[in-house]
Amino acid sequence: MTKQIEIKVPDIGDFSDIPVIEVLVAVGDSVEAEQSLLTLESDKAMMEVPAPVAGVIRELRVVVGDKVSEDQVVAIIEAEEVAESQPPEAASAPAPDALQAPAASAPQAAPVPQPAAGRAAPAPPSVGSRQSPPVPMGASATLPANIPYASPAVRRFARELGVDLLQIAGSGRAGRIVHDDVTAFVKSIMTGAVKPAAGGLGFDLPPQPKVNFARYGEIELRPISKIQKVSGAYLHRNWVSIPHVTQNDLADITDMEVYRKTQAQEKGVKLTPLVFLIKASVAALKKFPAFNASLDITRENLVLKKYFHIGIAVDTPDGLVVPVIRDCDQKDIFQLAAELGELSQRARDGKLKPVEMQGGCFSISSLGGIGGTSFTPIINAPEVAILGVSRSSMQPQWDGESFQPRMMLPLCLSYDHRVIDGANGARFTRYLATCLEDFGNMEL
Ligand code: CAO
Repeated sequence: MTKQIEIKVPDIGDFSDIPVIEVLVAVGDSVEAEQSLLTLESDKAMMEVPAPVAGVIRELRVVVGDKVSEDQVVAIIEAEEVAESQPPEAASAPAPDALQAPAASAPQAAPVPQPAAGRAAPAPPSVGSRQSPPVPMGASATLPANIPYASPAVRRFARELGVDLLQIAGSGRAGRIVHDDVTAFVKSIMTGAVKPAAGGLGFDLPPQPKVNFARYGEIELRPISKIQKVSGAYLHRNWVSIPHVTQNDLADITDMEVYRKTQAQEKGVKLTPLVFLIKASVAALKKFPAFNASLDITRENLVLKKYFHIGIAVDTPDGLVVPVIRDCDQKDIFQLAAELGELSQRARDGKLKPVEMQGGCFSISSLGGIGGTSFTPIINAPEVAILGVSRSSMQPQWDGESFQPRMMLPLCLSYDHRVIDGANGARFTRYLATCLEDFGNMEL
């Protein structure tokens, strides 16, 4: 016997009016119990509403863009089998964790239930039983910039096909990877339009030595943070898969520093060299558009960006995150300083939203407040260049007649040599330095 059951939005905590961002089934589709039907997304998290039982979708009462709240009926399912004694209860389920931003900062795909070897598979949920909580997606407030943004269903789909979501540019809102992006990607591999990224990159290296450090003295084990674990994997990928070249230069910021300090004092605001570097980077990106670009998925085209969103590496207690300041060409140094202060504080408090770490064109990693004379920043793919900044220092500069004490700022530009050749790397860095030296010519 079959029975029609209302599928309701389960307990989603204190949230209401949550946008539906994906409808994963159509009327007439046969679905399995626990199969995802809808994806909902708030500012804080993403979750899916699964089918409570196996059956056929008879009615869908929402479309993408609708906003839903707890207990709202979103679909009607005709269950395959229903025990007669059970009432046709609505299939919503209490889900205390739903739509809560998880405490952890690293993304985790929703777990896929796997029957353990040798054990009986779990019994399917009964009709109307309160066993179908939505599946929250783990990534939330502090999702690092380069973590693929996709719903659990899309992650599952990609996993089934063995697709690395990092290789896919999302076409959904805010760069979200949707089901069709995965399909198109697989198609492009199958037709030979794209070469699959080599998992091992052809390295034939001996394994790391296994050392018992305790043999040599006292030790302590400290787990690395989730941000470090996740961002480490992407830093590693970027380091080994992008041919980096780092161009070093020095900018004479003696005059700029006088102006900066006067302005900071007059206006009573924190104004660091970083905001001048953001403005100089925008000027250089405008002059050298190949730096404000990404390779497309076929690696045959450059996607040239007409906007100027700059990512800033921020050191937090849990690891490195890269919030993005948007439209830096349209903001003055004081607006940039205010936004930088606010974003970096929220980054340190672990309160950044994923969307605030996406869409960057070019990144700046400033270690100038800490020290150092030079370093090699790792490109934040799919960007093609990143500016590293070390500490400025007073150095003797020859003016043709004598040495003059000048405040010199070390710049370290890493660029993707597949996209940018060495001469342009040097030109870009020199131009950026000139913008700081002749800061009066920049729109501050
Ligand atoms: N040379 C000399 N002094 C510098 C400087 C430079 N290049 N850059 C900054 N300073 C000074 C600032 O003026 C400030 O001094 P005052 O307090 O006297 O004004 C001081 O150093 C501290 O600056 P800050 O770090 O608070 O501010 P910022 O705008 O320079 O940087 C932020 C902000 C968020 C980028 C920075 O705090 C940060 O997190 N940096 C680390 C980035 C990082 O980890 N990169 C590595 C990534 S790769 O692994």
